[in-house]
Amino acid sequence: MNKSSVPHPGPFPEDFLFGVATASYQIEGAHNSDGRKPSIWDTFSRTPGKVHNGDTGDIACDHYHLWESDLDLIKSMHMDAYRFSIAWPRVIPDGTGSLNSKGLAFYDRLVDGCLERGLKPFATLYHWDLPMSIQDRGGWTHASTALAFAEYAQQITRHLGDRLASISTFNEPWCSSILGYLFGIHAPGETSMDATLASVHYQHLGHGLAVQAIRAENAQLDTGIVLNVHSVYPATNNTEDADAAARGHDFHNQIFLDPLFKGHYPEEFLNELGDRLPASWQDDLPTIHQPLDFWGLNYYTPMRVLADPASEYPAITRAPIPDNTPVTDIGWEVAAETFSDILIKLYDEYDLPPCYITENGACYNDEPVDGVITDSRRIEYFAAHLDALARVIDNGLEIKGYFAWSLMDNFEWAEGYRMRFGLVHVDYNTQVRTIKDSGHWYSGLALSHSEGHHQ
Ligand code: IFM
Repeated sequence: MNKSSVPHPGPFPEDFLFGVATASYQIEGAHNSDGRKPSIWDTFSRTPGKVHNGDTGDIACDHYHLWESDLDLIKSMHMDAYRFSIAWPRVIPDGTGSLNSKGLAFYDRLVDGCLERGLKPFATLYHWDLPMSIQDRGGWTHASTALAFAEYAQQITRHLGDRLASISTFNEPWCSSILGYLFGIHAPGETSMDATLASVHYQHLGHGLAVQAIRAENAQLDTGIVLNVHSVYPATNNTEDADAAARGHDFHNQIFLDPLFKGHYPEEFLNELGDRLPASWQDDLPTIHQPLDFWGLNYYTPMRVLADPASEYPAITRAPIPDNTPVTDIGWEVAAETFSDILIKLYDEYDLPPCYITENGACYNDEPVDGVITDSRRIEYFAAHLDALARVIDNGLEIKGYFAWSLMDNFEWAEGYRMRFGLVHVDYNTQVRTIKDSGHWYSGLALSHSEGHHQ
């Protein structure tokens, strides 16, 4: 890419934040240090056949030990904010009960380290690492987990809340219920619709109770939730597939958005599966429907579907990606216009609070050549999505910031370490970090914005 062809997406509002995001299990390592006990991902990744190559998060990017130089790196990239998640099993190793002071001290240091470097700390309470002892008591299929989660939220707010820029309850509850309980490809690896519906509902309840607990501790703290909403399209012009796309939106988006932002489940979903929700689910709806200061959108790729009448509701199947469509190395279609489409649709359908794009990014597995990682496809992906975002902001949507996924290559769940999303390359043998071309580009964009070139 020569200098004149370097993309410069925008403009973005003056107070728009640029940041990078990570998650605890994906980067921290130190799986049994200082009192941390196992999470469902420690168990799942040790289960043969669940994670590519048998990879685990035991060491990951060793961020637990390298956090200071990692924060220096983020600062050197001119970021305004750092989004990370807190590992529940590090702070309350048994899920309920005693606090582990050493585990909490890690996040104390991390938050202070952000502030010392002028980085706004955006914390997420749950990015999928449920303490194993809670899983042994029924995990997200039990109401007691929602109560335990609220207790954990309260403790974190009490100890860190005065220094956080924001707190999110959940990251992508779609993944921790649909991938974890229906498709079985994420922890805890179940494949049951009943368990899925219970996990959806009790994560919603956990969210509502946690928001109440956070507000009770610190009413000033910006509180929200992060969702991965799908931009669902029919793969053909047939009516059957158009109906399938509507059902896909219902099942994959609305059963998350409606309870949180409207205080009820969508009607068609209730007609199809309502009798399989946990008993007295109606009583929980007022708790679930809490006013929020913001919501986070994680967006990567569209969902194109076909009707599949033989399968259970929503009776859809993913359509194959047509030849010659650009895809990333993990096989996800690149289609930036679908990013603006979903934002416009959501603000049309819901009365939403301001939004942060809490994740967006691309998997390209370019390796260093003479110490340089030339990942121009990632730059193109970011530039196209940031441009799409700038257009919707220009049209009046209140989007307050953008977090690139991810700061660095990390443990990509069932894909292990083979799929790389980082702006920074990680050599897992040496833990050497090398900023990729995309990292230099994104850092230049943030710098130019902070220098006032936002118009
Ligand atoms: O790595 C994940 C992250 O943990 C949640 N959002 C999607 C990313 C890419 O798959």
